[in-house]
Amino acid sequence: MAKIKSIHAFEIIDSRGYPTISGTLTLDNGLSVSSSVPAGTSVGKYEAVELRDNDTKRMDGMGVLKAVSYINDLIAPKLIGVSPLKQGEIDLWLAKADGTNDKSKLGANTLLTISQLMVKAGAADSGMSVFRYVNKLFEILFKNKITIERIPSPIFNILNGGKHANNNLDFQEFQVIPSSAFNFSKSYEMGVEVFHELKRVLIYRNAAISVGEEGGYSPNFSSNIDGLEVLVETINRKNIKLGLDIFLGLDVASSTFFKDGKYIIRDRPQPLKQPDYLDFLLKITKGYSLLYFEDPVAEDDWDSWKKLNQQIAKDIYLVGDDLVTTNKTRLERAIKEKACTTIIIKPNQIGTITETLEVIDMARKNNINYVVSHRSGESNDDFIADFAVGIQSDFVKFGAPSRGERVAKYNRLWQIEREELKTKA
Ligand code: 2PG
Ligand code: MG
Repeated sequence: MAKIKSIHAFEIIDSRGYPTISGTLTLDNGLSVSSSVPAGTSVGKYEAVELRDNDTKRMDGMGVLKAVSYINDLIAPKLIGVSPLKQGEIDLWLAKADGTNDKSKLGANTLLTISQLMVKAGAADSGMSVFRYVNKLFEILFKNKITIERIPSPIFNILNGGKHANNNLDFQEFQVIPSSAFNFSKSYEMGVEVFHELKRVLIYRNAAISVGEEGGYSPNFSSNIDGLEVLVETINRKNIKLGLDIFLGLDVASSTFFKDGKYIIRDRPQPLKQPDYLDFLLKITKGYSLLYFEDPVAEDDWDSWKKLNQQIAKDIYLVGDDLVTTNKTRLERAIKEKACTTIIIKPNQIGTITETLEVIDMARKNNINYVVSHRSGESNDDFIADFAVGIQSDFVKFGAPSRGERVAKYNRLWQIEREELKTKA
């Protein structure tokens, strides 16, 4: 059993051009691992806090030098000589050292760097792939075995709006989702082909083909519905059967346009109150073979969540991201109030891998589906791909099938399928 010899953290620049934390951990047997943490742009109100320097004279105030020094000067020295296999204990110690409910003292980004390094080092020390090690970790921590059978189905975000682009779409992500009957290889192929067909459709419509933060196109349209229409047209042109071979999804990220109890969208001339807005949402689900509906209503609008969950077709995944923020207390309430059927899992919303696994354990015990997600600010670290396979999430959401930091994750899934799972098409 190897022991930690050194941990060193430093700044790197993420996919949006902002600093984030990267770290390297070396074991006394010579093995060494690296990991970096992501950051969100449309951040939920209940997410754990990300520590930034807020020094406006440097890097637009977005530096993470304070977090880096917490790792190098405070945390790392205490972990020298410790086994990386003690994930549960180390994560608990990190959370206690922070001591706040929202990780605002040391920062969720600080803690997650250490937590992810520990998983990777534990895997390396055990001679296991990271996804198999995560799977074993879950079993050890929660006495519950998850059988690894498949690569989670990908959700491709091919049109970007909301806070992820400077176009006029209110909805944040317009997604295509190949049927889960296909293996990953076939799903990836479909995602790539639809992505390129969409570019041709946008060009002939004289719409912009510049891309947003997650690699999807970010044209201007006269309404959000137009975004869905363009996806339908694209899929039809490829002769793929919508509603059978491929489905549509949306991350509405509606908290960003919820003001004074009303939803402000360009599809309607006036801000919408709850009944009219819910009516609008239900029409979308019926008209566009929607399989996946993330944050259609705002993070504090519990009443709308409950009503929507009662009225929406049972085969649609009603997904809480900003609603639950990978937080046990929020998930408890969502279960009690029957607010959603599915949750997003983002380790940096809570700060440590053990706490993330705890939320997954609670979801599994309560028949809540879960979707492992990247952030809009990403590095080329593919940790999250292994993590999703290890805990067998229902879906993964890693952005468009384009741009280095997005395909790093999809390509890793492809590699796992090719080399380790060998599932048939
Ligand atoms: C989301 C995420 C990821 P961000 O809302 O689901 O797609 O966006 O990382 O900006 O919060
Ligand atoms: Mg979201």
